[in-house]
Amino acid sequence: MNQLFNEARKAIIEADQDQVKIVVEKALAEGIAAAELLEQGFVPGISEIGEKFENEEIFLPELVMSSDAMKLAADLCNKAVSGGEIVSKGVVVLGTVKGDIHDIGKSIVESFLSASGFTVHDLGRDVSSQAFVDKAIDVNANVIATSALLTTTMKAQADLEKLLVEKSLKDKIKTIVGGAPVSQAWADKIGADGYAEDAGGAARLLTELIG
Ligand code: B1M
Repeated sequence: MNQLFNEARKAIIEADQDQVKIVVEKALAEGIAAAELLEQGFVPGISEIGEKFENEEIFLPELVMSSDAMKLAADLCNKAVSGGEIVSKGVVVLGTVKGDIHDIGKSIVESFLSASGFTVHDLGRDVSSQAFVDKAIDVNANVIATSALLTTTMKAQADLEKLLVEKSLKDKIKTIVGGAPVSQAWADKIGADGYAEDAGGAARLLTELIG
C-alpha cells in the first residue's frame, strides 16, 4: 500500500496525469479509500512541489503543471467518493473566496465532507460572499464553508460574516473557515463558528456542529 502512495506522490511531482489516472484506478481496485489515497499519496506530492517552489528549485510553469495533475487527482477521488450511498447529515455550501483561485485543498475538503455524509454544493473558486449567501438560501444550507489560501483573500471570510449579520442570517447559517494562512485565532476574530486545519478536521468539525 505504501508503494501506491509513493506512486501517487511521484505522479504529482512529475505532473504525470496519465499516471494519476492509473494510480487512482489501482488504488480503488485494491479497496483503498479515495480520501486516504488523497491525504497519504497525492497531498504529500503537491506539498513537496510547494516547498520546491518556495525554495526556487522549480518555477511557475512546473507548479501549474503539478497543480493540474493534483486537480485531476482530487476530481477523480471526489467522483469515487460520491458514487457511494449516503444519508445526508446536513447541507454545506463550499468554495474558495473571491479573488482566490487555489482550489486543490477545497476539493479535498469536498471529498472528505461527501465521504462523511454531508450534501456538498461546491461553488468552485473566486466566489463572492453574496454568491455564497444566495446559494445557502437557495439550498437551505446549514453551513457555509470557505477556503482562503492567500493572506490577501482571507479578508473575504470576514466580509462573509458581516454580510450574514447584515441579512440577519448569522444564527441560521453556520460558517467554517480553512486554508493555509487561516487559524483558530482568525476564526475567533471574525466570528466564524469554526476552523479546521485539514480536510479530515473539517469533516469532524461539521459533525460536531451539525452532524
Ligand atoms: Co499559489 N500561493 N499563488 N498557486 N500556491 C501559495 C498559497 C503560496 C503560499 C506560495 C508561496 O509563494 N510560498 C503563496 C501565498 C502567499 C501568501 O499569501 N502568504 C501563493 C501565491 C503568492 C500565488 C500567486 C499570487 C502567484 C503568482 O501569480 N505570482 C497566485 C495567486 C492566484 C490567485 O489565487 N489569485 C498563485 C497561483 C497558484 C497556482 C494557480 C499556480 C496554483 C493553484 C492551482 C489550484 O489550486 N488549482 C498554486 C499552488 C498550487 C500553490 C501552492 C504551491 C500549493 C497550494 C496547494 O494546493 N496545497 C501554495 C504553497 C503551499 O501551500 N506550500 C501556494 C495543497 C493543498 C492540499 O493544501 O490548499 O493548504 P491547502 O489545503 C489543505 C488545508 O489548508 C485545509 O485542508 C486542505 C487539505 O488537507 N483547507 C481547509 C483548505 N481549505 C479548507 C477549508 C476548510 C477546512 C480546511 O473549511 C472550510
